[in-house]
Amino acid sequence: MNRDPSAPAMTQDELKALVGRAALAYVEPGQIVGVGTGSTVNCFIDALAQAQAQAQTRIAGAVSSSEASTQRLRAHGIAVFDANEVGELAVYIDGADEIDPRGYMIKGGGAALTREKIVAAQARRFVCIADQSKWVQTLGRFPLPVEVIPMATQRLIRQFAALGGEARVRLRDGVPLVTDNGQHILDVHGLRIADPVAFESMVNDWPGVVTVGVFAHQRAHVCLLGTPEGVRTIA
Ligand code: ABF
Repeated sequence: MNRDPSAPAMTQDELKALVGRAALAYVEPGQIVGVGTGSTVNCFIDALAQAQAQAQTRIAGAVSSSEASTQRLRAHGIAVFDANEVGELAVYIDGADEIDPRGYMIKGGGAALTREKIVAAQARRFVCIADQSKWVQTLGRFPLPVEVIPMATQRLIRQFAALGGEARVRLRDGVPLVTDNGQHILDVHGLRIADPVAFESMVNDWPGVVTVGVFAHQRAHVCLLGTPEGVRTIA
């Protein structure tokens, strides 16, 4: 899609809406779709609902990666299935905090990284929808989210410090944020993740880590990148 060069620059929200709509091309009638979390995914959910309201074709429902996405899907009348009720999914649609040219991502800014990684692992194809601000050559500028068991917090903070990272407990209203899974989040500042596959495997092995927000083993197969010139499809 090419945009009129004389038109005013698109806002980040407009770019998110653009890619949210573009993701509809990867959804087929009758499917159960894996659905991620975040404001870009919310644009996809809203576009999906609008498309279904206008057409006769409808998806069978969704497997959701968070309570927030579940609520939004249900508010649109879209059925939400438990991951254990369904088999392999054809597609998983989700956003990212950073994505590189190989489809490796940092995710978890929305605190949903654990269920996102679970649903992504259940899908044949991961379609990442992101505005151009998420595109990086090397992961790590965005503070890396890590879901942790609270009793392991201080040791994990020390382990990230040994890597040059500064890990901070994510707070909400002055107290540690509690995830949908009842755990806490560390946000690790100052990392530069040159080998995302090895880094994800290493941190996954640290006792007390529930999920590290590096998505390399569950990388995106397709990235729909919102730019002022239109949607760039990177596969
Ligand atoms: C979600 O998308 C999270 O993993 C990630 O943090 C978020 C990006 O949020 P947004 O689309 O609001 O920028 O999947």
